[in-house]
Amino acid sequence: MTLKIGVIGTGAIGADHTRRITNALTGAEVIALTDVNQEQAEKVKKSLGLNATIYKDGHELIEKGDVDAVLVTSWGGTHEEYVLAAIKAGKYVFCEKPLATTARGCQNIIDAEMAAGKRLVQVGFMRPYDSGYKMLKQAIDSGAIGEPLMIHAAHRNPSVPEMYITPMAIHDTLIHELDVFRWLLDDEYVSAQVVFPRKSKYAHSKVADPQIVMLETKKGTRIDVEVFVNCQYGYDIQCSVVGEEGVANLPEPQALSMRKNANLGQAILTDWKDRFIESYDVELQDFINGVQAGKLTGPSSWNGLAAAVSGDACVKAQESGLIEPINLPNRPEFYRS
Ligand code: NAI
Ligand code: ISE
Repeated sequence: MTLKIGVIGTGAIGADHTRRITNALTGAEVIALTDVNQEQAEKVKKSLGLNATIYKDGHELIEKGDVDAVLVTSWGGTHEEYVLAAIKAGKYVFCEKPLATTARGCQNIIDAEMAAGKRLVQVGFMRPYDSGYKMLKQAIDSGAIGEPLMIHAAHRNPSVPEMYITPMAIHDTLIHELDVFRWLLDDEYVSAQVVFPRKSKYAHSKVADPQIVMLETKKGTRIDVEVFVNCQYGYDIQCSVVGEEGVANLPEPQALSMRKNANLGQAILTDWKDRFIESYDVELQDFINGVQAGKLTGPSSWNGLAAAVSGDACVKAQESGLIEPINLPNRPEFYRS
């Protein structure tokens, strides 16, 4: 059976996911699209030669679209209402991060999903699907570097637009690390602190950049993440796990090493779309396969809530300058299988 998919929000990642469903993945086709900017939806439809209907809004797409599953790839603030509408209609839904912009919003989704009686939601946390992070996890789980004691990480973007403000360094950017480190370490956070180094001259007035976020886990592992979203030189994700007996580093993306003009060098990627292109393919194929099998196994609404609760504490720490506690509620049995 070919799954019929509807896409809500056809901007950067909505268009890219539509492309991969159409040209790279198997078992699904996009038959419905919507965007508040209808021209953008028309553009995506035309550029990919889709046989798809464009709906007035996300609610109409969910209600009338005759789709088996929905992709929510609109702006973060709109995710909660579309995910709730999809659950209400009994449809599977792949929602890009953040699941909701607040922990309360994520909890509303969890309540609705549990009331529906089965997992219908997968959150777009793609790093656990990345081959490099999988190698790091294997190094930790196999005991190859002993118990993990520290993580030093960096999340660098070349630049951000004017609408990107200080808390977005957490909700929009660090949120990937907040998700992937819980998975890597099989541990939960207990506290967060944020410090601000000297500000880059390339950062606009509404964003403090760079920032250093420090986390502590229940087992006592200490994590520091540099979030630097105007680093100029490229899109660069670093992660180094220091264990009792060794250090494991996230592999660099494969790149040609070139000798030219008295220089030995390798290109650095500049766009998140390219840096994680394979992980996005694998996560979305996993969602399609899960829907086909009637059982989702990828990042769940619980992962969405855990990231939101931790993110809220980090934003509080940005504002207070203090070490803020992170209190995650107990995970329901529903999200353990
Ligand atoms: P974007 O601004 O390029 O695209 C968002 C699109 O949603 C726009 O075309 C906008 O018109 C549309 N939109 C906004 N409100 C809408 C509504 N109520 N109904 C229908 N369409 C609506 O943004 P981008 O970069 O594509 O981000 C979208 C989401 O994906 C965000 O939540 C972002 O955090 C997430 N994202 C995830 C990434 C990842 O690595 N997993 C990478 C980039 C984005
Ligand atoms: C963007 O929304 C993403 O999710 C990217 O993965 C991240 O690196 C970037 O900072 C966000 O703005």
